[in-house]
Amino acid sequence: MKRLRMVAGALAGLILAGFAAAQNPAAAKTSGKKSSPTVAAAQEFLDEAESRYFDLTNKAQRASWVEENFITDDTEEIAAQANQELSAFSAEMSRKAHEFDSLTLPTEMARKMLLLKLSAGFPAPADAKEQKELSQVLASLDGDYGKGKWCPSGNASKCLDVTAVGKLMATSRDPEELKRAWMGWHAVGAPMRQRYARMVELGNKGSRELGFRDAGALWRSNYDMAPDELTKETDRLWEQLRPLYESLHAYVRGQLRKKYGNEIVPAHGPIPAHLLGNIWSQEWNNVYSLMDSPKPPQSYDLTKILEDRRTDVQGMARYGEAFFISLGFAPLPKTFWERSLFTKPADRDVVCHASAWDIDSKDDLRIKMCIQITEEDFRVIHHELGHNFYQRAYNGQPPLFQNSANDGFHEAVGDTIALSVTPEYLKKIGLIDAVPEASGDIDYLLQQALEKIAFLPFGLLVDKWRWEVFANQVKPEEYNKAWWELRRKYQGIVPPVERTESDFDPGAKYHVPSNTPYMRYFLARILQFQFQRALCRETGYTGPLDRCSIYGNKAAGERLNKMLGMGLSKPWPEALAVLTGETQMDASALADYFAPLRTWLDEENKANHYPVGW
Ligand code: X8Z
Ligand code: ZN
Repeated sequence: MKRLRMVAGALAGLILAGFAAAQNPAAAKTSGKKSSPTVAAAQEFLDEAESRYFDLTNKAQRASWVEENFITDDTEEIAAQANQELSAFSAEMSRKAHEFDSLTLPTEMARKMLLLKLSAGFPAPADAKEQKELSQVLASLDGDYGKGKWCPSGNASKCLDVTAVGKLMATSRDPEELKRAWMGWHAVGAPMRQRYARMVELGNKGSRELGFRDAGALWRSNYDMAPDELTKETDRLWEQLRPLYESLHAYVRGQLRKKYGNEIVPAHGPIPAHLLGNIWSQEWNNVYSLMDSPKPPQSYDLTKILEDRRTDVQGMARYGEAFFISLGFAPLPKTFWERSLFTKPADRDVVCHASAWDIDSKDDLRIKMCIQITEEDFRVIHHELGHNFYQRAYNGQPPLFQNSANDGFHEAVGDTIALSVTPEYLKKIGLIDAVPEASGDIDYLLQQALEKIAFLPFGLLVDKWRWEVFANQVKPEEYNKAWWELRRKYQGIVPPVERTESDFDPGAKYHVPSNTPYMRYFLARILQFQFQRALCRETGYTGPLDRCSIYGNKAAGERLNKMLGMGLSKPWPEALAVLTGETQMDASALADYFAPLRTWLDEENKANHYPVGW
């Protein structure tokens, strides 16, 4: 994930109104009573705001890095303070930017003013006490998730952190054990409930002070369209893909039923959430081995290959870096290898959820990830490096433009590269000896779909839930109920045991306590296939998209870099057009990629009498 202005913006959301007022008390109090603003004054305001914003962002980045790498009461406090300062400053600048609303500014300045108005990711109210409270609540929620553990049978010497629970849920096929692990991890959320409700109150108050309906409307304002348009846009994209998801759901339910029996998996109803190989049932690739799709003769197990070759954690990252280098990008800086966290330390709590950082907005790029030597983390490492190469590509832009075209773009870049990790590519770099025949495409597409298609409704619903919470359509006393209604409606899954309002299951998902927006991942799933289709076209490739790898193609690299280098300087449709020639987010690239699988799934479901829907 991109930290700058995302977690930093969110975590910090608040602090600086007091700070900015202290710096310039007159400016903070005089709105409504001054002489008409001028373009020159606007320029001066922007220059100052950008430079201060740059400094505060970097300070907050560093504090958050330390906090997430060494979670203690002290580092939480230090991160809270730095983020408070940034957040309050952003809120104040957002307010002040309105003083220039009457001017017609040159395009670039106008865009900066707009971005400044949106820069407070999760703004605190102007009241200094409330700012402090919000920043502390945010830091403590983030820390709680990082410290989260499941201690089976209450045995404190045998506790499992999120990585260990994830591994168990990926590999165990014992439904009782899976249920215990699922419940064990989900207990991490419960203590967060009150603080989460308070966080919502404060963030909404801050958002309203800046003229937004609520914090959700602020989040949805970051897409160069009206907030309600974004809601419609995501619903439109989902409707394009829903039939494919339902077909996959039907097939997987039928196969799980075969494995676990009718008692555990119903014929028609939703799938129990603990059986899908993932703590949150968000991606189902870990139950691939339970699917009896036709395996081609030369099929391979990348996890096993990586293990057999004794690939180490840095070796995993080297594969990702080498791909970018093959496209013409410069190698990662030496400091990346020295300063990143690649392994879970044995002696302290860290936030293991993978993230990519640009500490100084120059070249201090890092990742923080508790890497496992698996096929899944091979993909995640490409995802993270996508963030780092994006960060580097736009670091020549002015501070306010140092971000992706929209947040879905940031999440899509590394995944686009990972789509090029095809069997042909693996053979080229010597990881496999033979490429499975084209007849194995269905099997390959099924593996991909268990990751990409299975994720779509989850990617959509996390923020559907938050938007409803922020809009006060869902009140604290129905947080969990609303969560499970959405999980059932969109994903067709149910919890393995009854849940109540003493649980807080959204809190067991990193992005909720860390207050990181999630719709970006839904958008990224769509965008990465658009990016991939365009880049493959650039290389002259005309075959099936799942077999296309852009590895080594400098023309594709150049085209990609051209878009990345634009950062946030232009509305996202312009950036999209630079890479793809298209100006709309469009699910057709994804649908085309999976078209052969769609036909196959529909036939299988029919032949096996697997009903569709729940
Ligand atoms: O959080 C992430 C990345 C870091 S930005 C590892 N992802 C989402 C998740 O894990 O829930 C990538 C896919 C969705
Ligand atoms: Zn990411």
